[in-house]
Amino acid sequence: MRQAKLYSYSIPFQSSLILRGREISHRQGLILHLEQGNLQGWGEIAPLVGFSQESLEEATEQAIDWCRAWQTGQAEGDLDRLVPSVAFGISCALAELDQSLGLEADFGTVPLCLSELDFPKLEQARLAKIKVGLQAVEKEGKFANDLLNRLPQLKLRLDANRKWSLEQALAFAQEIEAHNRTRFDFIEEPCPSPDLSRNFAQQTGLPLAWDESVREPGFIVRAEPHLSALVLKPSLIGSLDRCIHLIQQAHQAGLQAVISSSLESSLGLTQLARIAKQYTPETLAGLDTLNLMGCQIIRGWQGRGLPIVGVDGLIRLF
Ligand code: OSB
Ligand code: MG
Repeated sequence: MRQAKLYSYSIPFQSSLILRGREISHRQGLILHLEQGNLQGWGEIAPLVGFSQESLEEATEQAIDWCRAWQTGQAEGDLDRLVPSVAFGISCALAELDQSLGLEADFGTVPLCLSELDFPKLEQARLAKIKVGLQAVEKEGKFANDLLNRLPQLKLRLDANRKWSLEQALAFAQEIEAHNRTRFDFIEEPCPSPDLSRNFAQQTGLPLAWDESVREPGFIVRAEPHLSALVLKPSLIGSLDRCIHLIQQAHQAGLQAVISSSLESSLGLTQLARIAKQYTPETLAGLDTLNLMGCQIIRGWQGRGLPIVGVDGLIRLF
């Protein structure tokens, strides 16, 4: 006997968040629960406004159709014919059901600084991620350089989300003293196009990571000069199999694969921490987004006191 249940959630952010120019106050998504005999699997389907191509409505429709088909044994075939958030959530639930996703999680994530309010996080960190491209480049460059001088244990990941022109990216790099240039793990997507970012890396010797680029049509995984990592956001990429394939390709090319959050609830986030533990054990994941949320869903993140909403607090859709 198979039973599939689908719920929706809406979590208020601690304070509203601006994503790709849009202000959002709540994170909304779906929770899938599969039962077969005495086995269970959970998954989260959460398209991210401004990042996912699909809307929550489209994802809901596809998820409900899939639930119906799965219950009657007619849900075979490639999950990646579905939109990425749906393929990812279903594949996680199935991987729990067939126990192919390990239970152990890597809760050691890289502290994320979205604004100056987060800077205290840097004091103890060995590796931290800072969003840049938000203020004057010279100021951000000086800040990064001063920080590296002041905190000798710290290495940095920066994420510009393609906001710098080549000139601005070069102006940022100008502010970084030569002895600090080896202390960047990578800079994610400095410029509007991969070619401009490559040009920046070539001129400065600073290491790059692809995030947005990984999800562009025609992207192929390959080693290239100054490329250090691929940042992988499974909810935006698709099934677990597709993500694992990308991780393997990255590793074969000598690149780090960094599992990264798309602002999933604690349910999806703890699964991403398990995926990181199992498939990218050498690399710290980018999952420091739970503190944006007002509550957790179904499962808690280790060591966080935030209240956990159980199924009873969710709205059942199927
Ligand atoms: O640009 O990497 C991004 C979260 C939601 C949407 C986009 C991004 C992010 C993150 C996640 O930065 C945190 C991380 O990767 O460390
Ligand atoms: Mg990024």
